[in-house]
Amino acid sequence: MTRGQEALRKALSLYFIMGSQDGREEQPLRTIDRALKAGVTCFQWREKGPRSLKGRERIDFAKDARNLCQRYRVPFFVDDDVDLAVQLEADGVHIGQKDENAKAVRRKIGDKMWLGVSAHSLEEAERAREQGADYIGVGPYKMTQSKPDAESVIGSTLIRQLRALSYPLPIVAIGGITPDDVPEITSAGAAGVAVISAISKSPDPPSVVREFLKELNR
Ligand code: 3NM
Repeated sequence: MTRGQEALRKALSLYFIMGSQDGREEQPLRTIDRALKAGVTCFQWREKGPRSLKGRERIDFAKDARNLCQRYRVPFFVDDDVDLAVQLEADGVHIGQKDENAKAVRRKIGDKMWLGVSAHSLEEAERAREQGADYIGVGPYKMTQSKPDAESVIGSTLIRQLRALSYPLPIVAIGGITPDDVPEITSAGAAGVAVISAISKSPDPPSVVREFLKELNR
């Protein structure tokens, strides 16, 4: 996989995120498989919360998710766990404001792995860029059930502000996003959308993926 800027921008279009705790199916890996097959352009494994896996099971799940991504040639990102991302030779790692400092993470992962950072203000976006982020995640766009400690809803305001300031990094919107939201988000200047529940909790994940792709390719 080439890890250039253009490849990243394309990958950020429909960025699917989930861990074993998300989804409706008995087998979360099957949900990931079906979403990849239907055409998500990037995947982030995010194992979080009281129902998440621990220890050996957690690592095995991550490896299986990575192998699926490799099979479909879709970039595989790890949320938060930088050491595991390095160990699994992930395509990238995503960190929040409460995780390790982006500069330290960049030192650890070198230039061969992409680095994404969550940002909720102009200051955080600018700091992420200075510290070596390749893209930023901006949210929450709408109310989300998937992140109990989410900040207040900001819609597309910050995306528009950053674009007005010619902010150079690609931006992916996150938080409560459904296919109907795509036109507003892309017209604000985002490279794409990051989605957990709209896909993982759907009774028919592939059809939601196709709805997203239809809106994104308009
Ligand atoms: N980060 P859903 S919102 C992981 O605002 C995450 O930074 C957010 O899940 C942020 O698509 C969020 O189910 C949850 O709302 C997104």
